[in-house]
Amino acid sequence: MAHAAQVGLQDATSPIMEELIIFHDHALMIIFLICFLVLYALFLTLTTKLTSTNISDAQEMETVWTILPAIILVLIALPSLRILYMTDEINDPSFTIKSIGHQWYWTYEYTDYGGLVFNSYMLPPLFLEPGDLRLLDVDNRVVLPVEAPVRMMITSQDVLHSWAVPTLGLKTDAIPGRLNQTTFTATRPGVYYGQCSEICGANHSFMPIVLELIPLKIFEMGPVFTL
Ligand SMILES: [Cu+2]
Repeated sequence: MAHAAQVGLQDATSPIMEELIIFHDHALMIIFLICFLVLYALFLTLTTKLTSTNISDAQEMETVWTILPAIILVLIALPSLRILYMTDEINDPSFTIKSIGHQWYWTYEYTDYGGLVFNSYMLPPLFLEPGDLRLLDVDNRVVLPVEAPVRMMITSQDVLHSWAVPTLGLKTDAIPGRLNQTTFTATRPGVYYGQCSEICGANHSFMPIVLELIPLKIFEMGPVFTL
């Protein structure tokens, strides 16, 4: 999870998030270059006498400053599209979990495990125990294995919600009447937090998502769900 006053993104827990962090740094690098160029031009404009009457046009310069931004845009667009198509790829998933957004909690269906269905509510502040995270911990966590491709089916039963877990690079809208699909392969075990990311009503801030990712061996041992 993110910590107080964090700068930058959370550590990646999936290959897609690693790609997104690398792309973020790439885009930031280009932004820095442009900012310094503009600041330099600004500085020159303010400190130079702009009284040259000899220059009436500058065809070459105009050609360069038209084509250069176009090349920079392509350098951003191509890696961005690459990751966009990678996130859309469904690689023969081992598990399918359905997540249904409600006002204001999530329901999870383990369709591969005899139709196990449970609700996941935020722990109310009065029920918190030492070590619990306020507004982030839930009563029933989603337990899933690491290093296995998982498919999430995401939908909603009332209004728009969005199922998001930043450390996995996931954010999929939960839309009533529509079944959205996303996939991830977690690379390390742990407890990961997310929140509804679509303004969905009064308690929008109080429907967090908690994933408990455990090794596949332990997952296969049986009912380890925190019901
Ligand atoms: Cu919501």
